[in-house]
Amino acid sequence: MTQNLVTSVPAQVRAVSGRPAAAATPMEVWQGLSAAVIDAIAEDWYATQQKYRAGRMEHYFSAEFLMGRALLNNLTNLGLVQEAGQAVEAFGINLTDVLEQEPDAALGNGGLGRLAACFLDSCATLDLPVTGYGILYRYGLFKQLFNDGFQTEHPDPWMEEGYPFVIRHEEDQRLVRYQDMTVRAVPYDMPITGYGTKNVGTLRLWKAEPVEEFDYDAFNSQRFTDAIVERERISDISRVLYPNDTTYEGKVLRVRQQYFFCSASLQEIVDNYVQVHGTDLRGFADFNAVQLNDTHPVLAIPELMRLLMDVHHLGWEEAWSVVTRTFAYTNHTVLAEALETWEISIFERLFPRIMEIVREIDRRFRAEMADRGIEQSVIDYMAPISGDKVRMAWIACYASYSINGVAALHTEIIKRETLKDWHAIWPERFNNKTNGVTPRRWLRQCNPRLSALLDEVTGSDAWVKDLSVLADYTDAADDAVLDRLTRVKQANKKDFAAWVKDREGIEIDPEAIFDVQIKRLHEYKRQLLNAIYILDLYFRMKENPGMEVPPRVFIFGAKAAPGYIRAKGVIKLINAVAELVNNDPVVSKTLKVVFIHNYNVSPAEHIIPAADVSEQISMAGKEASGTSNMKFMMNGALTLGTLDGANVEILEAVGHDNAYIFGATEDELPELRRTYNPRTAYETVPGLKRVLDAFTDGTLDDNGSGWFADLRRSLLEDSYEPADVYYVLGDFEAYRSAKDAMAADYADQRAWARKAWVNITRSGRFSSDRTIDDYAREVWKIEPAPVG
Ligand code: Z16
Repeated sequence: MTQNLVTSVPAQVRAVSGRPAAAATPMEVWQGLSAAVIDAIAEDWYATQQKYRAGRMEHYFSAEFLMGRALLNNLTNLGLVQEAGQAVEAFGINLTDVLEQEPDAALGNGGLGRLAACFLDSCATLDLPVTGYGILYRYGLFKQLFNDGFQTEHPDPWMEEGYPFVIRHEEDQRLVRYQDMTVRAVPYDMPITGYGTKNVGTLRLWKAEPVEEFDYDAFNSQRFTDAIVERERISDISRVLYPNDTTYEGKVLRVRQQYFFCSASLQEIVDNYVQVHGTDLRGFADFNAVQLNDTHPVLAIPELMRLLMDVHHLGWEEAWSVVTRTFAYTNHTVLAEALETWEISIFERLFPRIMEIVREIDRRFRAEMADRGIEQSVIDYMAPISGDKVRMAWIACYASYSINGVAALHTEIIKRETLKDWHAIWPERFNNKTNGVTPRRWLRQCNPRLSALLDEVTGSDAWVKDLSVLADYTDAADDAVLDRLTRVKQANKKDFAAWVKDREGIEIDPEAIFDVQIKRLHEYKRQLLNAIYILDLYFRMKENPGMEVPPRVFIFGAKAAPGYIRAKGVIKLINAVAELVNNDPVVSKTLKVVFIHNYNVSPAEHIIPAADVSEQISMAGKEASGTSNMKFMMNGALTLGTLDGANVEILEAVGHDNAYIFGATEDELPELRRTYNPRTAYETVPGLKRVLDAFTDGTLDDNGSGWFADLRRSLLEDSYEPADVYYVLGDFEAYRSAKDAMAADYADQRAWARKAWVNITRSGRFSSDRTIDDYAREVWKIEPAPVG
């Protein structure tokens, strides 16, 4: 039925460019090839949607989906990479150049948004009836540039030149009503192909538009400009992704966004239920479940109450019974500053009916707790409303049948601390779902050399759909395989060095150890600890010119939230360290520091296959899971990490011989902190004083911003916070020893490759297929629904 790409692509390229395929620009070829992919999957996509809507479905609600690029991912999943290559080469352009035209769909901040994207890939691959719902932001996460080493932020109008992978469905539009405006929500669907299946899942992203195309009255009057302004106010709702990762900001536009996509999505889900199952909404939860990706979509809870009661005339108890069998909540952080609370006054102004429902939830909650004999102070703490605030996480815990953390340690911490009062009352709601990443994008697609080796060693590509099969081959690596693995890594490092030269203008040695820390910039993630190590190593080398140091490249990628000044200070500091090290005529022969600007999904696809060392060095207890740790592991980088998040489970999978673990543990920290004095570390740990003094003695230049002095103070002086809350100086010595030892071990290439091989073959547990299978069985209660 589907045409061959070799014939369909030129036609599509002509249609988008208006000229012969051979005369089209690479951008037009990307457009045309992408359109040909949509053409190839259209029938299966429609069939999948029809099949799913008839049965039990899961709806994944998320304010963020960090999709990255789509074309190569779809070609990989459909097994069309070769054919696409032939198709475009026929008119004289190579596929790599075409693929590089594509902008990243960066509709997410970091791990949480990328997790949602990996989940959709797994759901499609496993034929599971799951749809993603979110917002079609016109501007994705800001583009990052460096100016004198300072981060600057720039808009990312990612689909302005046309984006073939979302299809507008005008016919499915819904109205979302606020007290002060009514907004048209128009869905744009992105197909989610799976690997080796006909099923094509859907990500539905809503765009806000004015209800009236033209308000003639307003336009043809003295109110003309006001009418234009009003239209813009509505389009504002889906205009921009808020660039904060773990800190919450009480912006009215943000809560409008949250209600916008929750309301539109639920209206559609309820309408579908009525069409397929009839008007008795009491059975809704038998066919629908909604996963809340953090608290961002928690307004869906009162919104579903509203739809059930006000539109479908259920009573409170009936509606509440449906709601409490529908929603499941995932917590992604224990950081207090992430817990969303909204002022009652905002809710009253935007949606008084929703506020009324929240008040009733609060009233009934308090009554129920009093009945259970819970102490008043505890009730006041747990209640959905306290003071002038609505607490979104508490609503989620009260209304959800499932509450999960994202790694074993994280789930234990939320049960013991963050959500302990809920756990005391409803222990059965709590469960762990350790995160995972898709082996399609993060291995098959980004690391073709390693993929070929795995195909060969295992005799097939079955590992792509079942990563756990690799465990059978841990002991199958003879020296020949290990040497092949070493050559694969070397070739990837060469490619990466060329990419870095081109992108950042820095020359790096492919023989050096590539030591990588890529993640959002946050104090708890401790990029500063890494920077301190590099500076200390620099000073050690200056002091001792004969010192044997294996060549190293320290690679960073990180965006800081625009308002997070201290994080921006760390970026500037790392860039200043890079300046110092890279321009030292002696040290730069051995060490290089590279800060990759505008870190995103597609740079990650270049970086990870080339990495030797995976830096996962957060203060224990703070990183809920981490997911780059899993991507590195799959690609044969060794973890240098603390016992935090999913690192704990990575260590369990590979054993102490195959990972470098250091630092204070989560259970030790409270006691350690009691007596901890960072000043003592500064004065007594060899090298630390020299490094911290370099922040301010003129060695490093912060261009008069005062930011380096602030960083130094944050480590040494109690001002508004106690000094060094993230225990950077406390863990420094342990980090230095582990990292030095690791670098020394690298010299034995065979032994290193064996460790890498163990990491790759034991990474099965960290496939998002395993995570999704767990959600599907234990939380969502859905079954695969293959279309044929
Ligand atoms: C985010 O990316 C995460 C947590 C959060 O509260 C907000 C955002 Cl935007 C991250 C966690 O920090 C990380 O540990 C985890 O792996 C990831 O979410 C996915 O669960």
